[in-house]
Amino acid sequence: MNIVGLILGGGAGSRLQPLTQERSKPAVPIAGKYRLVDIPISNCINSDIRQIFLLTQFNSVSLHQHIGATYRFDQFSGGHVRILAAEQTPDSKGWFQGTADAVRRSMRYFMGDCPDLVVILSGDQLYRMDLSDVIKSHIDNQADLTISTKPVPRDEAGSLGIMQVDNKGRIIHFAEKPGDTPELDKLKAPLYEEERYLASMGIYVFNTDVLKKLLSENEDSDFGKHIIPGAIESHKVYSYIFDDYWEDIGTIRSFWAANLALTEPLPQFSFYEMSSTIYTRMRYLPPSKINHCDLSRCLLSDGCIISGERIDHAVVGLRALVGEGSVVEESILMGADYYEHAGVEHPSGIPMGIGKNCVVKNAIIDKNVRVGDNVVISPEGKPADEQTDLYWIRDGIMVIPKNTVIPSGTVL
Ligand code: ADQ
Ligand code: ADP
Repeated sequence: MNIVGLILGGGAGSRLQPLTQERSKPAVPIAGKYRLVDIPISNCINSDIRQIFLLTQFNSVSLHQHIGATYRFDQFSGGHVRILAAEQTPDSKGWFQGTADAVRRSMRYFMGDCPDLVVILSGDQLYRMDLSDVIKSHIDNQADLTISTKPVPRDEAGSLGIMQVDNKGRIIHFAEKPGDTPELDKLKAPLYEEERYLASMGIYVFNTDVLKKLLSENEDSDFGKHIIPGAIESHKVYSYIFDDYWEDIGTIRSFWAANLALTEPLPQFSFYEMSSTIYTRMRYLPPSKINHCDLSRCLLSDGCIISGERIDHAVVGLRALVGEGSVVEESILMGADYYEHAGVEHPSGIPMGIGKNCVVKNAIIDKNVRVGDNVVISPEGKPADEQTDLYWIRDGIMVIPKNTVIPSGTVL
């Protein structure tokens, strides 16, 4: 059976701004040394899906480099990861107008692999899933479409697609993001002791002919809003229950929280399971060097040089540099793309990384940021959403955009 995996690599990426200011969403770094897109691609590869397309709004250099350098299949096992970026054609506008529009406009490329099934995945979720289980359930049910579903508590339900199923798992009703409304009360799943709602994970297995038909019948732009509710009336749509760790990482706060959760002694998502590896680009970086620092609950990536006083509850990315006496707490340091050459000074005079005696709290420091000495970076006492030349605050987290230079003595 031929199966194609389509990864929805992101709309405008506005919820992850400013991390998506200079790169496309799939290229956003996660867990110090990976990129967001490594999660769905690895799930596909570990489930034996090797014809993979990544649908994205724009084709950043870093995304190309990352995909090209990481996902090379040998000629015997076959397979590919192709980037399909929104393109202007005589009959279509520039950007993908939504998820269904992205798939519709990419169809002529992925149909070349003659798929029997098309598996559609989101690009901004952290989870590990054997997709062959969903596919088996899809085939056993003789379904036209199968939606992966997670039972969630009420406080999460309102912002997801919520469904009701019959006793065979067939979906009989679907409400896209019903909100915390009386409508939601009626959608409670009856089978669970605690209050649970069956939420769509945005992971779909389609029979190719059904997908083609649904997308050609109208010009609707979104799966959740338009295609799925319509399909339930006319096709056999089933739910496949997945009751394991699954986290949406599409906003600054959820991205920050999911990264920090990885530093717990027994994290709910583990990068240490070698039976289903999460792949990423191999780099020939030296080991991380700790001159001295009190490190706890910390993911430390390759090639760092750390001389700080304390780093607690933090993700420290590739080539990160932390100077003497500095304290980093509850934060993500994304590190740097390169080491500076000795003797070549940046025009600002401020070296790459975090300088001496700085404090960084509840923050995300994007790549190649230069922080002088005695700088304080913290959203404390500030509005939950704010934007200046030096920082953005989103959902109460302070984000320092890529390449920013923060002069010594600055208290943000
Ligand atoms: P959302 O995640 O809110 O809900 P959506 O914004 O459509 O839905 O995004 C789905 C995925 O597609 C994300 O990875 C996003 O980045 C990507 N995407 C969005 N617009 C795109 C575009 N124009 N081009 C390419 N990629 C794009 C969906 C479902 C809900 C379900 C949740 C689970 O609609 O029913 O509960 O996913 O997270
Ligand atoms: P992002 O994480 O923002 O997507 P990129 O992957 O685009 O980052 O950035 C990595 C790039 O930085 C690599 O292509 C690397 O070649 C480049 N790079 C290396 N040295 C330098 C330098 N001295 N100045 C700027 N960029 C550099």
